[in-house]
Amino acid sequence: MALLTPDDLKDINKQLQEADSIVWKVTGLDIKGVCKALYGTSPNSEKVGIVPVTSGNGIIGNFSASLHAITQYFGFDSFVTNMSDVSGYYEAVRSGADIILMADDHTFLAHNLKNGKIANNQPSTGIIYAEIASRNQKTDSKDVLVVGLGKVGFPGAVHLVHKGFRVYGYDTDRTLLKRAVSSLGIIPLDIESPKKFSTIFEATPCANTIPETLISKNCVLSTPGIPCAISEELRLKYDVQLVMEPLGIGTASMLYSVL
Ligand code: NAI
Ligand code: PYL
Ligand code: MG
Repeated sequence: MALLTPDDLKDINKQLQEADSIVWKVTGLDIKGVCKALYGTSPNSEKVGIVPVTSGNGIIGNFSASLHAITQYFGFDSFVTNMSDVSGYYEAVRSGADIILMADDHTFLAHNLKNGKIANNQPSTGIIYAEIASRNQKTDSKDVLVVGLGKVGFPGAVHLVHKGFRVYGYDTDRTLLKRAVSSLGIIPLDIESPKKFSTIFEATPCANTIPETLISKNCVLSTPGIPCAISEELRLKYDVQLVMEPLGIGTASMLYSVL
């Protein structure tokens, strides 16, 4: 998994506020509203315990502090444990956490100890970014392009197919593309005769994955992928509505899904 860096998480509150206003512009709802519409849930004074984890590449500077800021932003009562790992988990439970948030290099989970529900960041992120794309108010077109069909992109593509969209897909990994075509019935993007899209969902760890040939004016690009899927030059040239934020939107999706 591509790991976040402390720099990605700088000024997380500002990044969240900016993302919230773009989500509002694109969908007519804020991030909370999208989560509520998606899962039919709302927070009800749940206490979230955030446990730092040292295994693998270890603690990421700003990670736990960002989760603290994010959970507070979405109206949860939250705290970061003093201890890490197993001791931190014990501390969180003993301090009354209803929901545990913790991540190693492979899995970032939210576990609601009261109802047993558990969420994984990758599908939760794919689903909410796909949901935001699907709510593009500026178009009636049912065509959506999905670029990147991995652990985040594939669940997002599934969500769009289930919502009745005509999903075009592309992944440089031919095996993953074939899997999506055969299991979901998505249309493989023909790079030779490209088509312009007004809605794109991108989930790759690579920069500049969306070429100019695919972008229409004012298109919505909903992308959790880091680094950014389009150049600043193309974003400005086509007035692209860019929904991109490093941690908060996906975390909100996880939390609302376990309520
Ligand atoms: P993954 O490795 O499972 O999937 C990425 C897919 O992108 C692969 O199938 C790969 O073949 C494909 N790909 C790479 N270059 C491509 C290109 N030029 N064109 C088309 N496809 C291409 O990774 P995963 O877990 O799905 O994560 C995707 C991205 O999302 C990563 O950058 C990750 O850091 C980010 N992420 C962001 C989150 C957020 O909250 N903003 C949360 C979780 C992940
Ligand atoms: C959750 C993010 C989204 C993108 N990549 C994922 C990542 O960076 N995962 C690793 C998280 C490790 C956290 C570390 C800590 O500080 O507790 N163990
Ligand atoms: Mg996010």
